[in-house]
Amino acid sequence: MDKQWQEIDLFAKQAIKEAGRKIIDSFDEVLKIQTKSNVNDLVTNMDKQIEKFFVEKIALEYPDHRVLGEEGYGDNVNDMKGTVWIIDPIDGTMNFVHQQRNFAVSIGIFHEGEGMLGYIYDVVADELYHAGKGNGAYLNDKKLPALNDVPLEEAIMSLNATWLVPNRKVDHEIFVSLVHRVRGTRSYGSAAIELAYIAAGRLDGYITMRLSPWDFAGGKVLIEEVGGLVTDLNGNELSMVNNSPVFAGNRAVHERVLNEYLKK
Ligand code: 2AM
Ligand code: CA
Repeated sequence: MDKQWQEIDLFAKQAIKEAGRKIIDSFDEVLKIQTKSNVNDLVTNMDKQIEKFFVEKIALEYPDHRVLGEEGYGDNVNDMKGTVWIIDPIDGTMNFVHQQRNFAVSIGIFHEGEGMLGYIYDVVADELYHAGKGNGAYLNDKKLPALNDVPLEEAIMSLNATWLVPNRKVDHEIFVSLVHRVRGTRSYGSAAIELAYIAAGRLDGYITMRLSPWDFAGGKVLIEEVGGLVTDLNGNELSMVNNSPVFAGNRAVHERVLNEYLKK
């Protein structure tokens, strides 16, 4: 990474840590909770406050960068020209509200469509996952090793129970047979945390039917730096400006699930 990107990296890390402190401090206050697209799609005053914090800070330091943020305080981003910060101020808002854990700040910084920097900050665990293109991925100060190719029979897959019962998005029988095959399943309720766990080798695969770019932008940079894959359910490249089903994993699990389950 050249000097300019090292500076952006330092600035981003400091901003993320500051956001984390604001979130922790908010645990003592009463949250204002609203719903968005449906009664279970939650947003709080903190989601909004934290996104505004990033948008304002970035505008001061890097006025030519654009921000695509979940809560809409950034720019109206329809393409990936120039430098774009893709931000989810709180990923896993339901966990944030109900559990005060298992949520994360997620940021991907893209330049001309290329993922340059990626961050996922599990605030309560104080685990900052970060990666720079060509520079590897780290958990706090520890470099994450390249992902092992795990056999499907020994894989832990992350999958929400929603997709194992009849639903409008996908044939649930595919996932029933996959769940029988793998060693175990988990679901954390924050796409960013599941992607960070794949980068750290704690999970081997993650499949979900409906994510937005701010849910996966940071995780994509992280996982690619340790040799894993983040694609749609056909193995195709994800768009950074559209919603999509997402399938992430180490290479072996990705290839086998794709060929033996998803493409069948
Ligand atoms: P969020 O908490 O930032 O909304 C599990 O529900 C995961 O899917 C979370 O990471 C959540 O992110 C995301 N998610 C929930 N509803 C979503 C929606 N309507 N569109 C995109 N992502 C969603
Ligand atoms: Ca969010």
